Amino acid sequence: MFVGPTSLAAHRIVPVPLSVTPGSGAFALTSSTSIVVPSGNAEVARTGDMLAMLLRVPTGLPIPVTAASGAAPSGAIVLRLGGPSSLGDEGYELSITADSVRIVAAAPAGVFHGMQTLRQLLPAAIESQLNFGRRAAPVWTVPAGQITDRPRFAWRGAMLDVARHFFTVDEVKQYIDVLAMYKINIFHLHLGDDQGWRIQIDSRPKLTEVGGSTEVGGGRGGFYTKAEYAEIVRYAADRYVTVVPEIDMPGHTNAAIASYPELSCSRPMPASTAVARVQGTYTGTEVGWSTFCPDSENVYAFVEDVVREIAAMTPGPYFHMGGDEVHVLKDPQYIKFVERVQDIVYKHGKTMVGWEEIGKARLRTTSIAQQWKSDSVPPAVMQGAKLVLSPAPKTYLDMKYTPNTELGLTWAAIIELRAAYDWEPRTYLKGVSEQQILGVEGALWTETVQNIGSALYMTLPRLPALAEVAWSAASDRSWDGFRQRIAGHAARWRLLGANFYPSPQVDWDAAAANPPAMVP
Ligand code: IFG
Repeated sequence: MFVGPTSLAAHRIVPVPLSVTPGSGAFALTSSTSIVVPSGNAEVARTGDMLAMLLRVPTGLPIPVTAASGAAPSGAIVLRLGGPSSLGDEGYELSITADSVRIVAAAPAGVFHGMQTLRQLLPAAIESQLNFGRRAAPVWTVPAGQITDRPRFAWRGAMLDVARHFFTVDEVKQYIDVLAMYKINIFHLHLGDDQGWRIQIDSRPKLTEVGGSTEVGGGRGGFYTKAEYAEIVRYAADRYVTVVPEIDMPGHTNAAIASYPELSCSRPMPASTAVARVQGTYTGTEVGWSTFCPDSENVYAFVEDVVREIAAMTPGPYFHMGGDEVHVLKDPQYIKFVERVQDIVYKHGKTMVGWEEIGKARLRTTSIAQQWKSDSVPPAVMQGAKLVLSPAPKTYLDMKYTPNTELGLTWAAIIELRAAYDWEPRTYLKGVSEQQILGVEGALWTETVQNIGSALYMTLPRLPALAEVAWSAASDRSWDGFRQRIAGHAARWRLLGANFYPSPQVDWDAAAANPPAMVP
C-alpha cells in the first residue's frame, strides 16, 4: 500500500505498455521535487497541475510546478513535448532515473497518458487525499527504467446510459475520472431513450419538461442544462476524453414523443401497462416498441433542431444517432429515416455514428457503425464503414458477473472478469480486418443501475480489462498477466472511494483486502 513496485519488472500498469525496460534504483519524491512543464503550453501545464494536486496531499510535499524551456533541475519530474512521432498523439516515453522523471510525447494527450502511467508506478496510497506524510511512507519512490507506449486502437470507449436512470454531473465526473485512469478516450453519453430525455434543447423545451421528468421505476429523472453539458464536455476534454452524444432514434424515442406527440404516427405504448404514464412517459424497461414517424416532416424538423443544438455544444467530431431495436418499422421506412438523419448530422459538421443496424441504409464512407449483437460481418462493413466493436457478450457492463450478482441483466451473457478480458477484436467477427476496426467500447446500460456506486461496481474491474484490450498490443497481453497486474488496483479504487466487484478470479493485493486505518 505504501511502497510502490521495487522494480519496473514488477509493475502493475493497466493497460500494459508497449515496452517496459527496468533500470536500477528509483526516483524518490522529496521536499525539493518539482514538476517542470514547457513554458507557453497551457495543456501540458494543466496536466502538470493535475499531477501536482494528486501528489501534494498524500505525500505532504510541496511539489511546485514551474515552467521552463531550458534544462530541468535534477530531482524534477519533467513533462515535455517532443520525442518520436512514431508514437502518435497519444503515445509517450517515460524515463525514470534516480534523479529525474521525464515524460516526453508528441502531443499533450500523450503527456497526459504518460502521467497516468507514472501515477500507477507510485504507491497505491497516492490515491488517497489524506495526508499520509512521511509517517506512513518514509519515501515515495518510482522504480527506474524506460517505458515506451502507444495505443493499438484510436477509439477506446465507454458508454453511460443516463436515460434509463439519470446521473448527476458530479457522478458523471467520477465516471470520467475512472475512464482517464485507464486511458479510455471516448465517453459516449446515451442521452435519450423511452424513459428519459436528458439534455436541454432551447427550441424544444418540452423535451426536458416532460421527457426529463422521470426515469425507469418512476423516479424524478433529471436532465443536463446546456451549462452542465458544457461542464461535462470540458471536464472530459481536460482528460483527453472526447464526448460522443447519442440521441437514439427512430426507436427508443418515447420520451421525445411524450414531449411532442406529433413525432409519432400513432401513440404506440408497450404491452405492459404496469407503468406510470404521466403525459405518456414510460418507466418500464421493454424495448423496441416506440418509433418516430419516418413519413412526417415534423420529425425531420425536430431532428434538425436537436442535432443543430447538440452539435453546437459538442466540440468532438461525432454525433451518435442510435438506430437500434426498431421493431415497428419496415426496412424501407427505417432506411429512409437513417439516410435523412445522416444528411442532417453531416450538415451540422459531425461524423455520424450509429448502432450496427444503420448498415441497412446507404452510409457515407466516414459514418461509423457500432457493432453490439451480430457475430457475423455487419452490413455496414460491406459498405466500407469503420466499426466500433461492442459485442454484448464481452463488453456490456450491465451484464451480471455471476448469476448471484444483484444488479444487471443476463440476456447477452454472464460476464466474469476473465470473459471481459480474454477476447481478441481482430478475430471476434469473421471477415473483419484490423483496419476496419476503429476500436472497442464498453456499454453500461442502466435499467438496473441507479447511482454511481452501482455503476462503478459493474464497471470495475471490467472496464480496465476492456481498456487493455483497446490500448495494448495483442501480443503483449494475456489473462495471467492482467490478473496479476489488476490485483494491485483494488487498493487504489478503495482509496478513491470507487466501488468495485472483488472478482474471485483475482488474488487482490492484501493491502486492498484490509487497508490500514487511515492516518488522520
Ligand atoms: N439493448 C438495447 C439497450 C439496452 C440493452 C440492455 C442496445 C444497442 C439491450 N440496445 O444494446 O437500449 O436496453 O442490455
